[in-house]
Amino acid sequence: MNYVVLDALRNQKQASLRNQFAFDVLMGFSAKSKYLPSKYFYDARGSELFEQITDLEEYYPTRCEYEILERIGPEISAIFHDEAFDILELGAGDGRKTKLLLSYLLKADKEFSYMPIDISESAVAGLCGSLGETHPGLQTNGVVGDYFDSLRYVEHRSANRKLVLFLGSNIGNFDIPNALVFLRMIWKCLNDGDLLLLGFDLKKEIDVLLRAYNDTKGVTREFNLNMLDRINRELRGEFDSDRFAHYGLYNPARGAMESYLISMTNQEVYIGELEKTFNFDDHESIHLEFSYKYLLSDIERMAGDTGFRVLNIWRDSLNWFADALWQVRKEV
Ligand code: AVI
Repeated sequence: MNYVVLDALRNQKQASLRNQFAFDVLMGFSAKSKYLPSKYFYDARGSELFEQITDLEEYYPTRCEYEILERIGPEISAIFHDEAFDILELGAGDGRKTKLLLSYLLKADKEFSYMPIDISESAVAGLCGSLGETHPGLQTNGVVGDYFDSLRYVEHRSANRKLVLFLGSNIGNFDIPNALVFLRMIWKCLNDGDLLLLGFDLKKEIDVLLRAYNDTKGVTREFNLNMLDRINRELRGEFDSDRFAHYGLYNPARGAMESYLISMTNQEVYIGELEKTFNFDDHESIHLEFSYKYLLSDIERMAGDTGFRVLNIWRDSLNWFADALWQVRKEV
C-alpha cells in the first residue's frame, strides 16, 4: 500500500461524518433561501458523474487544461534544474491531466515524488494503484486526509521544495472570501519559494458557459439530482427527484455560474435521520453550487492578497482556461 491514512481522519468515525451531513442538510433546508453545500456532490456516484461531465463535448474546462498541461512540462522542469522536489496534488480525482505532467518530468529524468492528497481513501487508493501500472518508475506516496493536515504532515517528512497542484478550477467552487482564506491557509503550510499551480476557468462568452453547465445529455442534471438521492440513501430521505428540475445560470454581477434545483410542485419531504418534514413550495429553489469565472487581473490580485508572486499564467488556445504558477513569498 503506497499511501497513508492520517490518524485525525481515521479516528473520525463514519457516524460523525454522517452527523455532519445531517447537520448541514438541516441548516441548508432551514434557511430562508434553501441551499446544500457543494462538497456533498462527491459521493461515489457523484464522483462517477463528475468524471462523465469532464468527458462531455460541452464541458470545455478539462479539455482546455489538458492542452495547457501537455505544453508546460519543459517550463516546470526548468524551474527545478537539478533540485529534488515533491509534487503534492490536492483533490487529484482520477489524475488523468496530472499524468501528462508526471510523464514529462519522468522522461526528463527529474528527481521528484508525487503525493496525491484526498479526503477519500478510495480516490487515493485508485490513483496510486493506476499510477503503479502506468508510471512504474514514479515514487508515489498518497495521503488520505484533510488538505491542510496533509500539507503539514508532508512538510515534516521532506525538506524538498514543494509544487502544490490545485487544478480543474476547483478554486472556483469557493466564493471569493472563502477562496482567499483557503489560499492563505495553503500559503501558511508552505515555505518561502514553494510553488502552487492553480487552474482557473476564465470569463468568456456566456453561451459557452451556459452550455457547459446545461449539457444536452443531462449528465449535469443527474449530477445535481444525485444530491437528493444521496440524502435518500444516507439520511433516509424521501425525495422524488423527478419532482425537481435542474437550473444552471450565469450571474454576471458575481461572475459565476450558479446551479439550483427547482421544486416543480408544492411538496413535503420527510428525512428520517432528521425526523423532520420539509416543505418545498412550487418553484422554490435549492442553491447547490457556484463556479466562479476569472479575469487575468483577478488571478493577479488574488495572488498578491494571499502572499504569492505570479511566476507565469498559461492559457489554452481558445483563452478559455488558465493555469497560474504562483510562488510563496515569506519574509525570511
Ligand atoms: C469541480 N468543479 C470545478 C466543477 C465546476 O465546473 O465547477 C464541478 C461541476 N459542476 C457542474 N459541472 C461541473
